[in-house]
Formats: sequence, C-alpha cells, structure tokens
Amino acid sequence: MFPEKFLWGGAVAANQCEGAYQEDGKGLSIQDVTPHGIKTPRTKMPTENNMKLEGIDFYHRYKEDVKLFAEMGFKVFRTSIAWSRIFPKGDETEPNEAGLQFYEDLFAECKKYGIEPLVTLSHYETPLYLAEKYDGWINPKLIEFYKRYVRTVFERYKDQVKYWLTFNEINSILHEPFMSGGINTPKSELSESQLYQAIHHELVASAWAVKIGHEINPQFQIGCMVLSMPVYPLTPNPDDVIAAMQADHKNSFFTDVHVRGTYPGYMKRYFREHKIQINVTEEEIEILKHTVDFISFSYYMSVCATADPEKNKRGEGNLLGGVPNPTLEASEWGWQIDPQGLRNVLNQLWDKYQKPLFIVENGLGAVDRLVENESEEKTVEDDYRIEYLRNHLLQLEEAIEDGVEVMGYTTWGCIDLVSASTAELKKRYGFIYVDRNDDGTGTLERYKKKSFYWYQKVIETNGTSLREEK
Ligand code: BGP
Repeated sequence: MFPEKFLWGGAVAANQCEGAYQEDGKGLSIQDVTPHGIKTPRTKMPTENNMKLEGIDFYHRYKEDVKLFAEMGFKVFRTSIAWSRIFPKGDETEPNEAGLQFYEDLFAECKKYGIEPLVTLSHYETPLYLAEKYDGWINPKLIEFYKRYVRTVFERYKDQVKYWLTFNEINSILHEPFMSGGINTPKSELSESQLYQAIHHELVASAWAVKIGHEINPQFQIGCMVLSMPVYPLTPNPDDVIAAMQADHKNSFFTDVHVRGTYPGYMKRYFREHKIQINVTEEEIEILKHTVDFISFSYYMSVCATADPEKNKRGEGNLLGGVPNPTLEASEWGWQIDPQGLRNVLNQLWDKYQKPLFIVENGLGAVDRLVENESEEKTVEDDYRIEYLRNHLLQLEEAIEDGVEVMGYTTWGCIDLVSASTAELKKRYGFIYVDRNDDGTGTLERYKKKSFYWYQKVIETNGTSLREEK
C-alpha cells in the first residue's frame, strides 16, 4: 500500500519546456547552443533548428498546463529554475527581477491547486557564460556563483517551496561534462583529475546549498539527485560480479558523499591508482558534512557489466549506458525496460542509507500518434505507456512492502517536452500531448492522452487501482 501522504506527480525541466530563451532578461544557457542534445558538438550561437529555444512554450502557457496537472490530481510538480533567468551570465551580483517573478507566479499557480513544487536548482542549464569564461565546474569560482544563486532563490521562495534538489543527475557529469557540468574543454582533452575536480566542486556546492537552505528555512527538505541504474553482472562469474560492483561504485560515490559527508575508501583507492589529484581545502571537508535530507533519483533502465573485454560493448541507453541485458526488451530508443530494477534500486539505497527516497523521474519515451476518439476529441491511445508505468509502480509498491520509505513519485515529462539527450520532440513522455514537431510546425495545442485518465485514477485511489487492473 502506498503511504497516505504519498506525493504523486510529474516532472519537467525549465530548459526542456519553457522556451522564451531570451525573454525578460534571460541569458543564454548551455542548452541554447546544443541543438542535437549530446549527439553533436555545440554551436557557437543559438540556431533555428534548436527545439529548446521555444520548447513547448511553457513560459507563456504554464497556467493552462498546471490546471491540467491539477485535473490529474498532482500533489507535487517537479520543475527546475533556469539559473540564467535569475543570473543571466551567472557571475553577476544582482539577480534579474523578471526571472524571479516568473517562478514566483508559477509556484503561486501550483499552490492555488494545492500542488507542492519540487525544485531542481541546476538541471543541465548552466549559464553559457560560465562555461565559456570559467570552463564550468572545473573552476572553484562556480561554487561562489552557485551559492549566490541558491541563496537568492531560497530567500525569495522560502514560503512557497519546501522541496529542493541541488543538481540534476549529478553523476552524469562522468559522461557528459558539457551538459552536466558546463565544462567547455572537450571531453577528449579532459583529464580525470580535471573531471574529478569539477565533481568535487559540485559536491561542495551541493553541501553548501543544504547548509544555506537550512539556515534560511529549517523546514526545507533538500535532496541530492542521481541517475540510478542498477548494474548486474553479465554472468555469475565472480569476475563479472566484481566488475558490476566497480561500475556501481562510480555512481554510488555521489550518494555516499551526499549522505555520509566524506569520500568513501574505494574512491580514495581509485584516485591513488589512477594518479588523480584534486585540490580539497579544510573548509570544504567541513562543508561536505552538511548532508542531504533525502535521496532522489531518476530510474529508466538497468545495465550489465562484465570483466570480459570481448563482451564489454556498450549498448544504447541514457547518459550512463552499459552492457545490454540479454533478457530484457528495449524502448524504441534502445533503453532496456526493467521494472524490477526499480524495486532493486529502492531496496539497495534504503538498506545502505536509511534515508527517505524520492523517485523524481521515470517514464517511457515513445512515438505517439494523435487520433480522434469516439467523442471526436483528439487523443493518443498510449497503452504502451500505461503498461510501462503500471509495471514500475507495482514494483515501487513491492519496495514499499519491503519496508522502504518512499516520499513520492514524479513521472518524467508529464507533458510532452524536448528530449535532453537527442533534443527531439518526437520522443514523447507525457500524459498531455503537445502539438509540436521537430521541424518546428504545430499549433502547441494540448491534448489529453489515454494515460492522462489512467494516472488520474491511480492518484485518486492512491495506487489501489493498479492492482485491480492486473
Ligand atoms: C534524464 C534527464 C531528463 C530527461 C530524461 C529523459 O537523464 O534528467 O532531463 O530528459 O533523462 O531523457 P531523454 O530526454 O534524453 O529521453
């Protein structure tokens, strides 16, 4: 059974839905120069084929959208603040009032319907200037700029927002240094020491956010956010089991630091053996002890690991990737579907840390077709999405029965938006269809998909409808 106060809802990120990329004083962010997501190098300036520049026009249509979320019964809505709306270049000392006002209005609109905002402070949208002038998070100055930014928004929204996330999928910087860490130096030229220096700076900044946030409002619940992906050994060979453990360490390092406040032994060993040297000050060691209130994560898929170089071939997948699992099927974009992996992740994190958990992303990216139903309303018959979500929610419920404490669940892309990895609109996740295409055509009208009514019922019955459907 789902707990009584379970936070059901959906999630988006500013850069993937707002559009209005130059409105009301907003500065450019790294997303404005990456028209093809992570697939091709960035452009010098924003180009017309970049779907994120206009997004789904959430900036102007958020009232209509929040109303639809309320109609589904959302208790929580996760979005991010675009840092470059508040500090257009990132290193200014004074914030942009118009940007602050936009989010104040958005959060007020959520509150009007009793929807709790859950706010990501940095979701793959570092101000471009910070990437170009400072090389992003490699530079310790970013910590100061981030502190100023988070202090500004914490103070402004201290009575509107209770739940905060410090960095979206913080561990994805390992694979996507530009998108995740605003690091301008090409990946191929980046040393491991530079990469881990940037990671260290983000971890310190995250701990600062916890400290500053709790000083401003002790009621704040501030969490870390990681990309979770269980790593299974490809075979029962003990070498593969160790390979899976080591692959997992690369990611669990981030939660270890966030929850325990120190670097784990396996990471110190990794640094030693790979000759990684990073600067760490005494003050930073102290700051890291400001640990998070809860752990949030995205969950889409699992992967395998092997010690056999012949079989160690990376498959398709989200930002981390890994060896494909021969027993699982995949989405149209090659992401392997593994609902039980969610139960696994929840149990592992709970057993390890005993901290409340929040699933803040989960969902199926698929091609949807708009059709007219009997009442001549346009809709999408997305039974595949319903099946995906139902199977994951049933596993989530299993984990709750296992004794795991889960605060809530927000599906990814509750309204169609632009994909992070491929910058496409045709990869849709929403309960709400947005009439917008990758060639820039479309009316931007919103239509309720079949899954809209399905999720509405799930929320209304606090999950009991899931079992009836089986
Ligand atoms: C996560 C990101 C999101 C989101 C999601 C789906 O990695 O946090 O921003 O987009 O994945 O990925 P995609 O949009 O590439 O399908």
